Amino acid sequence: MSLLVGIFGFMVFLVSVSLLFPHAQSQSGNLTNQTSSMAGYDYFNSQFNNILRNTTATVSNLHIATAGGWVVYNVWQENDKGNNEIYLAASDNGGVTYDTVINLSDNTGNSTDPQIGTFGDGSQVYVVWADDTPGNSEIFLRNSTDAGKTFHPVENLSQDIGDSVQPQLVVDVTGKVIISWISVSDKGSEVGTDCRRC
Ligand SMILES: [Ca+2]
Ligand SMILES: [Ca+2]
Repeated sequence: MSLLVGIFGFMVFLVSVSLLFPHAQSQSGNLTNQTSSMAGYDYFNSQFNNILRNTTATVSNLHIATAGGWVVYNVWQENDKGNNEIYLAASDNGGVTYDTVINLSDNTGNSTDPQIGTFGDGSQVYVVWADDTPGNSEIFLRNSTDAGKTFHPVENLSQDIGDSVQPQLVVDVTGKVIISWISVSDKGSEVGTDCRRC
């Protein structure tokens, strides 16, 4: 008899815990689902819905752009190859899944500070960054007209002897792309600008 009372008491305890902490079980379920959808190990056990990149390298300067309701781009710098590179991940279904990550810089210099803009239905995308591969820092641009599937070759926008850094990029409602940056040399500093589709 005392055994039955004990079992009954334990069941009452479990029901009470479930009522007092209704979110405990659902959080655990979400975590299990997210873990199973990851491409690799989640070092931080964070509550991401989707892991775009999973690396022990240093990742920084992440930026995001979207257009047309379903096209999403993520761009960042990463030092996985001994120098910083500029990487891009594109999605055409609102970020549910992403295409294979693309290395936009793929050079031996330090490629940093990416900025991204897109236009229209999102098929046109522009990425700028600072890159010291030529010997001093220059502002590089690459653009795609097929939603990030392929990119045109690098354009060197600055082409000056100063260190050209901190690029900024905006795309207006007509599709005009304006890029500005700072160039620093022993003669002083300049703010440069360029335009595409102008
Ligand atoms: Ca590089
Ligand atoms: Ca320069």
